[in-house]
Amino acid sequence: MKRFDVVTLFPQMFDALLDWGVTGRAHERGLYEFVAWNPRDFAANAYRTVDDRPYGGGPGMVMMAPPLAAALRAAKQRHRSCGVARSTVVYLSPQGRPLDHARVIDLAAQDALVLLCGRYDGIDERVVEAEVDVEVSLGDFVLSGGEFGAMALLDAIVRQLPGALGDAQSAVEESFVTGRLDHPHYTRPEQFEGRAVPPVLMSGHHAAIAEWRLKQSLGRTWLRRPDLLETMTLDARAATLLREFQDEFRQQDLHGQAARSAA
Ligand code: 9D3
Repeated sequence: MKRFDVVTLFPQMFDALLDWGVTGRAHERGLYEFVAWNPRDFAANAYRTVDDRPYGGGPGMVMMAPPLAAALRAAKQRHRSCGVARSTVVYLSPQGRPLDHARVIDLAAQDALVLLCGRYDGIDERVVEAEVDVEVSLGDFVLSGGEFGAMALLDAIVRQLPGALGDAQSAVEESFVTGRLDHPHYTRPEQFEGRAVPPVLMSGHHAAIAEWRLKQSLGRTWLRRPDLLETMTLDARAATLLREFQDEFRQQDLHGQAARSAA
């Protein structure tokens, strides 16, 4: 049983994680335990103040160290009382290393995590120094706080827990494990608003289907994520399929250009 605690001003946001889908079912099955801690409950004054103006001046507000540290320590203490030797504290922040699959696997292997969510312009840096083990970002865009980052991270971690996914799906053969983007998917109906399903998928020829999917997967990775392709080694078959995709793409592109200049 994994233990996930979160420090957040908005504990109810995490109902979304606990109530729905793969993460909801995993919680129901007892694969993980979840507790939210609100720094407001650890504030010192009657107004339950958790933010203050930044030293050095400027606009915006900063989350104060004492309520955050108290909430974090309460979470860690709970872990100790459950017999957990070590808690890993993850701070979701724009200054963190961008999250990737390797980090997800590493965090999924820990017994207990405390996820720290900031609001306002961030948290007092002394909390980071004293309490945080790893700082993680979702990427180079601006969120309003750490909660959606924490939920995205938890979703990614929970699907790695043994028993979280059905037998049909398996976390092992997903994108970023293969290092390739997924191939396109189709289901009924056979015709949708004038668009047909690629005939090979209707052929029942399993080897041809597998080859088509691999080719699409390689081709899309080449078009959309050339950075992923860089770090891959292609065997002879994959290299041939990618070259075919590239030739066909360039052929199509020429047709497109000809049609555009004729118009
Ligand atoms: C608009 C204020 N920004 C410039 C001064 C700094 C800023 C502070 C706090 C920007 C975003 C946030 C809140 N973001 C998160 O807590 C956060 C986040 C993100 O913004 N992007 C990507 N990943 C993450 S994880 C947590």
